[in-house]
Amino acid sequence: MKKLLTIAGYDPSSGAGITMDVEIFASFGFHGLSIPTSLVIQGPKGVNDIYPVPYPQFIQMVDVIDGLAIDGIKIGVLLNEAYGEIVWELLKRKDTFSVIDPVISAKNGMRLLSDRGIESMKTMLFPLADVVTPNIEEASILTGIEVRTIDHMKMAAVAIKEMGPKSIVIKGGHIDGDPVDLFFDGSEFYMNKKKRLDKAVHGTGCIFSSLMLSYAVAGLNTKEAFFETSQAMERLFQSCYRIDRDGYFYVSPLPLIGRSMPVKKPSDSVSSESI
Ligand code: PXL
Repeated sequence: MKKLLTIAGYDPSSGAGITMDVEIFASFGFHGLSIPTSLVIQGPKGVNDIYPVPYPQFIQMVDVIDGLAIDGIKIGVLLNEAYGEIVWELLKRKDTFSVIDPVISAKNGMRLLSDRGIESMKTMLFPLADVVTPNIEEASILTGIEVRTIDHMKMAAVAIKEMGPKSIVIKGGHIDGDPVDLFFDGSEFYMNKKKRLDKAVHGTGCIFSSLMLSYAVAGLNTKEAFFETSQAMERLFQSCYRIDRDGYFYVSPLPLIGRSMPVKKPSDSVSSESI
């Protein structure tokens, strides 16, 4: 069985971070390995606080999985440059397909990556990445270009390509006009236009990047993985739900499982139906 690793934050509400990543990997039939950088104290109303996983224990966890053959790695909340350095060493050693989701802040503005962490991510991690997947706020911070339109997204993608990743996705859910996701492989731009979603969904960045990794490890090339991911996000949003009376909406990867495998209803042993 293929093994995918996520190194990211832990979200006790399971909407984002390593729990969600492992759910996505499992929905493809992959074994998920997960190493938390941080405990992100949050529920459906947003992030209250963030605490680092103690650094020596983080290193111990990396050491434990180091002996395993890993088929793909996803990086999310990195916290700071010290955690970044350990991840850099791991990515260099493993030389496997990698997706970096350059998470900088939570939706409510709580910082999840320090300024020096941003710099080391750009200079050390991006050159090792197959794909980096910023949203427009992150693309703006990474490049200094205020990204609000498709043209800005293209300019930012070119600027991020110069930092060394093989390809870039910019998630344009919040640009002026219709939302669009952009993929840039260094020579061509590809776009997937989407319908505007009127709900605030938690964890979208994590879901996007772990889907992208999963589709790539399942055998699609990076461009195909981009289109599958961008379209799968829209399908998943259709069945988003609340875990409380109010607050953010959550997404389950269950509909993905339904698409790839028929699910039998307990009462119905003859016919089966996708959900
Ligand atoms: O979407 C940013 C993000 C990523 N990872 C974790 C998070 C959040 C935002 O809340 O908690 C663990």
